[in-house]
Amino acid sequence: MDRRGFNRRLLLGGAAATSLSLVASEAVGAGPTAAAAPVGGQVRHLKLYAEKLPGGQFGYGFEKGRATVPGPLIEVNEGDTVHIEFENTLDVAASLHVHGLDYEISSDGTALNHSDVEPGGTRTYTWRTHAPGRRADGTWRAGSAGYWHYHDHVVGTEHGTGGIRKGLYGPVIVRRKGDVLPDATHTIVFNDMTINNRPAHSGPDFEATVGDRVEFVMITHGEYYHTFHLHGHRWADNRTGTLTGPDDPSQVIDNKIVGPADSFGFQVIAGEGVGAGAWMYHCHVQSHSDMGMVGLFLVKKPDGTIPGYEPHDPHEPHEPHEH
Ligand SMILES: [Cu+2]
Repeated sequence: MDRRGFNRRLLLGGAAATSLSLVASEAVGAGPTAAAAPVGGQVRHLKLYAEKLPGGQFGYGFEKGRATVPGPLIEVNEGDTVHIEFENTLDVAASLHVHGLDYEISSDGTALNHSDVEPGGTRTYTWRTHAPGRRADGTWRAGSAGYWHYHDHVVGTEHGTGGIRKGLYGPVIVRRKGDVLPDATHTIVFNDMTINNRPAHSGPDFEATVGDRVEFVMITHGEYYHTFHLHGHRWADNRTGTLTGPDDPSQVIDNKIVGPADSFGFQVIAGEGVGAGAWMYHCHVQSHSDMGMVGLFLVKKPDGTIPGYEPHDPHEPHEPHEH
């Protein structure tokens, strides 16, 4: 097959996957507009900054002056390569270390391997991803698809303990061809006793409208084990958080034990079968929820109202990542 024929086949494969996922998503009520991830293979270039934030925190951002905690979502498709030019504007050495993706030792992001970045310096980290397939010895090699994360591995200690504590972490999603794409993606990080390094009892809150396909990436950092619980919605304990069909044996759950550097993700249809409301999510270790490890999934009716909900916190809802 010549190259043109090969590309044509890939395109057709992508289209077939899309229509398959439409059938699947109709079954769970997402409507006919659900889009699917395309085949990977692109080479992408990103710029990422490490910056000081108010209150002694640090953050990553795609643009200078726009750093956030968590850092921005880096989203790729299996087969993609991403070159990240990382600029360290801090006054201490910092780095970028990723979980789940393929990288050579020069992109490890550790002082041990001299892949950290001095104050004011830049370094390009290269992450690669691959689709699943059979090895030459006949065994099956897993693909890169999954809900992963990146973080500093240098600030404070040689494990980046200080950098992570201050907010140098963020989400990575690697999608497989045909994975259903969400309407919005939100990141929830249990970091020590905080959620996304925010003060106790202050969210973050995430807004959606009934019927939206909402994706959550859940990451844990710091010193403690937690249990992540979401009210009114459930997910499958597998790679995507979505059952692949009636015979998928994955357990359906609404509560998951998580420990430092764990990550997982899932998609829900907002308010599916239960309607609009201020749906809590929280750590279910009782003393942790009592100490404020709680936020809200604010699911609105189409008219914008939320039955029974009276906002008592003045803070702004978290900005969603839109597709
Ligand atoms: Cu907890």
